[in-house]
Amino acid sequence: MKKKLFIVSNRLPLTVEQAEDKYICRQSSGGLISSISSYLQGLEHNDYSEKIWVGAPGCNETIWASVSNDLNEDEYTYSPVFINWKNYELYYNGFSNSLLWPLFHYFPSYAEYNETYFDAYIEVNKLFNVLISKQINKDDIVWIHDYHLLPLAGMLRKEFPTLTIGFFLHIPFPSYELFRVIPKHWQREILTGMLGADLIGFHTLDYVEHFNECVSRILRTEHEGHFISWNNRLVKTDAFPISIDFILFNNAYTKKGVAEIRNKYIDLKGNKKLIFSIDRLDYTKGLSNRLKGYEQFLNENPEYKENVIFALAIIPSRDGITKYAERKRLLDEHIGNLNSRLGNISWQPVLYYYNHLSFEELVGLYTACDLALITPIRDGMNLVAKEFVASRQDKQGVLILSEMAGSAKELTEALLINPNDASEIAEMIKYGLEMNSAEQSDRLTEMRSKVQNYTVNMWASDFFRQLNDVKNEQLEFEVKFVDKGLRLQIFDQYATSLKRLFLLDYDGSLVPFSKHPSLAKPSDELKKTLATLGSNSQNDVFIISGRDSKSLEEWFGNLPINLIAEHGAKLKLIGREWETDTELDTFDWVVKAERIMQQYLVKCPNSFIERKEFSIAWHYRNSDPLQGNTRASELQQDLHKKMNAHPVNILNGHKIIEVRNRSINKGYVTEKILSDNMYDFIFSIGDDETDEDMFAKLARLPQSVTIKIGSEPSFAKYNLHTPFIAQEILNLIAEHDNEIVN
Ligand code: GDG
Repeated sequence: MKKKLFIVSNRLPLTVEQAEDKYICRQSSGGLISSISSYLQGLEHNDYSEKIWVGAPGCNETIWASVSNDLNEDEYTYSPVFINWKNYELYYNGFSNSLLWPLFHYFPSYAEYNETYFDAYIEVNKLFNVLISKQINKDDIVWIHDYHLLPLAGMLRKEFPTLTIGFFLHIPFPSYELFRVIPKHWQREILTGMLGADLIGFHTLDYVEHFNECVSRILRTEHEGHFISWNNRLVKTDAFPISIDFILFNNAYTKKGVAEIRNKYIDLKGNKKLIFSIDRLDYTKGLSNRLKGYEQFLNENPEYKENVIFALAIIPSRDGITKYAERKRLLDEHIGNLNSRLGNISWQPVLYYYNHLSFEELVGLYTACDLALITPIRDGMNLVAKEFVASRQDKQGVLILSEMAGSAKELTEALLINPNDASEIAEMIKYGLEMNSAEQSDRLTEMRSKVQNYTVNMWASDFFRQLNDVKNEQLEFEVKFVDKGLRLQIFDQYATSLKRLFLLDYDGSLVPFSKHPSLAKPSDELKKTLATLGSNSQNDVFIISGRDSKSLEEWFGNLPINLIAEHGAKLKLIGREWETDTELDTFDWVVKAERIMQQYLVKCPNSFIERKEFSIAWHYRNSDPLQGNTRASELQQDLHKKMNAHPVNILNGHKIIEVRNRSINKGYVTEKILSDNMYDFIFSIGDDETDEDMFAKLARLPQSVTIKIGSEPSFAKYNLHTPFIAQEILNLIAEHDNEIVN
């Protein structure tokens, strides 16, 4: 059955306007809309059963009813979310644009922390959730866009666990240091909401890393490369640098309407040079610094006075927010001052235009200008830069681009500037205006081929391909969780068998982790269960642990069970003394490994060393996750380098780096136990890498029930969420034994 595709964004891609006595709709402009519309138009009609764009229409139900009949819904249908005016204000102008926007663009002093904004933000996301839930089937595809809808994927996931959900953020994701300034419950709501998606896309790898770091430090969830395991689901994060419709802009050069406008501007400028820029009115776009740089250029190069024009197009935006209205006033003043100070009756240094431009007008200006001046203080990507490049079929013209724009990562042949450095802007304007035609052509050729090789269609196709891949990956690694039915099956298998083996890892498998190993003591209930199981002559019960023999002896020494300490280095059978393989040596290398580990105690506060007879371990469970992970991988490398002459293995366990004798592992000891007996039921649980040797030995035995605690892929046949459930299964078996005895 064909699936429906839902595109979800704050606003529908149209604007409803009053024209005399009636309302009309026109296509809106903006980065997100340009990109998605272009991709959807390129899709085959039969790719999906339906394409639905969900978003706020920007008008009430009555007005919508009056315009909706005239809508062109050939490409996609519109599904409007009606939000009452007050809530929309708090959600859009409030939380989205007075908190998230400034903060994510590194303007923390502009951020307004207001709980009412946050409540409305969640409320509005819930409205989106309700509307989508009414129309969606459980296996449909949803693509959510941008910072207005960060919690939505999480909400949808709760109701529809199998949905395919992609999320794309069009603005930067800030570093942890900035993100952490918002209240903790907002942080969690945002991150867990985003993690409801299967694939989370950002413009650049920097933003991906920032997000992954926030997840790891705030949610204490590790990521393996691009993958995060969250609520037993694999979530992928990656960079998808958004692009434009290259052909549209490239081909526009020769279109009649565009050529006419270009010629109009070329005539208008005469022998003067023309600088052009276009932005939404936004403090992130660096307008004031741009003007300062331009003014400095004119002052330092007076020969350019009357010989250059700066056409500055500003698109009205978010004027309901004080910071934006203020900005407009300041900008008007700034331009007025500059023109009156430097200009004269026959020459205005800045031609200022405050309104929307038609496509023809836009490309006419892109192709008539000598230099495009794009200087945002921060910008997720910046499509204007790419559009300028694609429009220049003539390979002439110069691009000055802020290194703080995501697009600077790709358009490295632009003249890259720091937008806060007016002197650098001035210097580059001069360099750009005097650049010879060959250099212009060389730079543009390189940049054009980059934009042409990754168009908006490729961007979206790449996103959908990876979304599909991550779904497959999820299936492949789908953890085989032990459900109720399976528990009964295990129980039946046990009850009908004659000779049984239990191989039970301790930490993380029978008991959860504690701050310090000495605190993870077994409960009386666990000891009772083990005692019951061990008393049955048909059962051989082994605790098979990385712990030292002393702790195991203290906790389990008086129970009728066998103990294996230090991953197999020491063995104590019921009623016997501890045995050790006499060939195991440790002395030399343990001292050396400890010396190396000690350096990391200082580098990683709250880490500690555990010295055992045949191994030594560095624990970082209590340390800051980022610091812990970084230091752990450094220590691991360090140990590999310095210990390679010794007969040791270096293991990466659960928040632990351990060095132990190479001839010890849980697999060898498992093999030894199996060779001495014929078991028709084997039950084994473990939680980390050291248990994989044991699981691998048991993998091919049909009578084995191997269970990994946790959701990672494993040699074990099944998975369980927590040690508590493992204990429950053991209790169930023990109860059966008790009933038989009584
Ligand atoms: C956000 C992120 C990211 C604008 N005015 C007119 C007009 N536009 C078109 C431009 C361009 C788009 O709008 C602006 O895109 P930007 O990327 O420059 O900036 P934002 O609107 O802030 O977009 C940004 C983007 O999302 C995509 O992910 O790159 O970083 O902030 O396409 O051409 N087009 C026409 N007339 C106008 O008056 N024809």
